Amino acid sequence: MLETLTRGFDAARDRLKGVRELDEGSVGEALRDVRKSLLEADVDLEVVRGFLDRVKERALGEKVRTKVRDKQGKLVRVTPSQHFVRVCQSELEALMGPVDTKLRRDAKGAISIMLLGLQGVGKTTVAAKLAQHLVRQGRRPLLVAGDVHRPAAIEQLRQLGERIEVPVHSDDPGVGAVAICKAARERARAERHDALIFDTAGRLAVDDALMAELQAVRESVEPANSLLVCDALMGRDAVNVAQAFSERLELDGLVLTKLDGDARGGAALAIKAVTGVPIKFLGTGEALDRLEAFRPEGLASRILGMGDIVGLVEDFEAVADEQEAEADAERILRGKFGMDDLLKQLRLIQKMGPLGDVLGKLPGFGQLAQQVDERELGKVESMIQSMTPAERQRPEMIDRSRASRIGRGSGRLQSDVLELVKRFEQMREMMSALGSGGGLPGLPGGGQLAGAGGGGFDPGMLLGGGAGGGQRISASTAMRRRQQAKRKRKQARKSRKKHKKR
Ligand SMILES: Nc1nc2c(ncn2[C@@H]2O[C@H](COP(=O)(O)OP(=O)(O)OP(=O)(O)O)[C@@H](O)[C@H]2O)c(=O)[nH]1
Ligand SMILES: [Mg+2]
Repeated sequence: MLETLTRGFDAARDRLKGVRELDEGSVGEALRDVRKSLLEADVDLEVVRGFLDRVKERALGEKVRTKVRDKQGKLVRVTPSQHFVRVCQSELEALMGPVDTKLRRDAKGAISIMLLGLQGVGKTTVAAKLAQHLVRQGRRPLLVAGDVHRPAAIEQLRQLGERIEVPVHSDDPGVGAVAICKAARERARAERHDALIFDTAGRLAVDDALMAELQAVRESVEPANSLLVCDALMGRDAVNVAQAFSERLELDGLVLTKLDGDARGGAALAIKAVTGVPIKFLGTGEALDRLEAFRPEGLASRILGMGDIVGLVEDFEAVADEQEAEADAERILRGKFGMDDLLKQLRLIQKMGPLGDVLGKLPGFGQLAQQVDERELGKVESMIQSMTPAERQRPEMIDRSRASRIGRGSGRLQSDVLELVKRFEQMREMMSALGSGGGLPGLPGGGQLAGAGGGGFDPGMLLGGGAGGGQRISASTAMRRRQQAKRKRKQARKSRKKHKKR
């Protein structure tokens, strides 16, 4: 997702590394990399120009303060390259935002949404995703099969509705979209649904017949939210389509789908700037929970290769019990960490969504995220399940004969089990080092994630080794090195103090 964009900003940052001052020359060179990747990512040319001009002006114009105070009041140095990235972050956010992702309600507090868009962009999928999203907020949605043109459309929505246990209103296509949608409105009132989602038909291109039908449906049901669905694969076309729709129908927002499939994703950057309509949701996969409320700052920092900590914390909060997580974290940081805890952490992480997505939001893990194999986690899980409670509590008791029994029980090799135990022990050691030495670098302190995520689990560690494991090892090695460096600094401080005393 968005690799092309990230590559350009990475290159720019590399170029500015070690530069003592931002001047025309160095900024110009850095922006050349950015420009190339923006164009490659299919961002609208005018938007690219405006963006580069603003970044350049601010990067050169703002006096770079080389020392600023961070949130804890500590003095930190800011390098020219960091200043440049900060300017890019804020301009990217400005380009895509501001956006209010709350769905509008009608006078009675009910939420109605009409989904529009060309054929195959993901309208029906988004309808089901939004329904699930609303169910999680405690609402009782009704889905409406308003696509009377594609014969299989009604059945598709019915099946999706069944999967998420949300009723679907449909009728004979001959009745017509307007009448079906109107009847659905009545039914929602009678059956006390407080959310109504209209799926509509798509066409291959923007044409008058499509627009007229959508306008008629809109006028008859007056949805509080009209959302245009575009897919990221459409590239610059998505921007053109959005423009055409917003000229004819009043749009409240956009849903940009299939961001998982497109490395370019330039539409995400340009669509608001060109049409004035903000993106409200992102679709990041076929599965029905792959819907994210759009946060410009989150996407901006992912584009800049810095992860999306806020998004990650939100994901985590959605699946974790706060008090339990904190109690776990404390125990883990005290070095009391068994295989059962590991299993629990693994399951939490799996609940947060595909592992690659989770890692993609961690700063510096973007690359790694593309390599982690979900199945590996399943293997670890099956091995732990074949251990006795005592072995889970004290994995150090697992000798070769126990390992081969566990291996047989889980369909793995003795050596797999021994490897897992070895890595687990390294991990436990690291965790208790963390416990005595503060939080995980790069993660916000004090938050749930810093406790349970930072203290609990580093997937890179368990998955290391084997083919293609280079990156994985390097992620955990990097962490180990940071720990070592920290210990060394501590020792150095101690010995300096001793010196002074003498
Ligand atoms: N990878 C990926 N696939 C998606 C996403 N959203 C939808 N799809 C897939 O895109 C295809 C089309 O989705 P639909 O929801 O049927 O699209 P539609 O706009 O309703 O299509 P029509 O009703 O024919 O106009 C399906 O195979 C979906 O599974 C997404 O965010 N990521
Ligand atoms: Mg459809």
